Amino acid sequence: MFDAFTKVVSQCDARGDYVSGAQIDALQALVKDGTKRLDAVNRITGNASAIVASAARSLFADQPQLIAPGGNAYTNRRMAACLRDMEIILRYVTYAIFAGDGSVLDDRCLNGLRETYAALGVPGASVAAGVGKMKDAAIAIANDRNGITQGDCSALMSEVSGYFDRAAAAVG
Ligand code: PEB
Repeated sequence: MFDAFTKVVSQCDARGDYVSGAQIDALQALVKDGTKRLDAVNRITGNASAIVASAARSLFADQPQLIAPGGNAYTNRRMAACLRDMEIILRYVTYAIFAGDGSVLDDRCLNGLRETYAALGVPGASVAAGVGKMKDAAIAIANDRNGITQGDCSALMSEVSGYFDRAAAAVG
């Protein structure tokens, strides 16, 4: 599990190199925009239940077969497992945003998840669709320009998007 800094150290060490000027510039930019990153994590974390609930509602509206008898979110037990899974994925995405590196998401959440879903008979494409909906809800909240100092968050938002896309691609 890396963060943006330890990832650079590990890459440099693998080559026996010093940290390069370009790497320092990239990390400098990350530090400079650090408050935006923490604000984004804070907003997504503080609205996690709303993000999961709205994504799930929209997923079940699009794919009602999931909650019909025989569907993979049919019965309270499976519905609870489904909402919990979405919450787990969202939590790991917030860790990746916080760390500025996706390895925590890869190693501790996505690794083997496709195989787990295949073994359980959970449709990975539907999980991926749910993750896509969480992405839209999370970005809308993190990128809301009301009540916050104005600035350019486009790079951070595309990074955030990337972690959700990675999660969706890992199971879809
Ligand atoms: C992954 N999910 C389920 C299980 C596991 C995970 C290990 C089996 C054990 C259990 O039921 O608790 N656990 C989860 C995860 C991590 C982890 C992400 C990462 C660290 O440790 N059903 C649907 C939707 C989807 C869904 C498409 C979007 O219809 C999910 C939600 N996951 C779902 C369901 C089950 C499950 C388990 C329904 C229960 C399957 C079953 O027992 O039939």
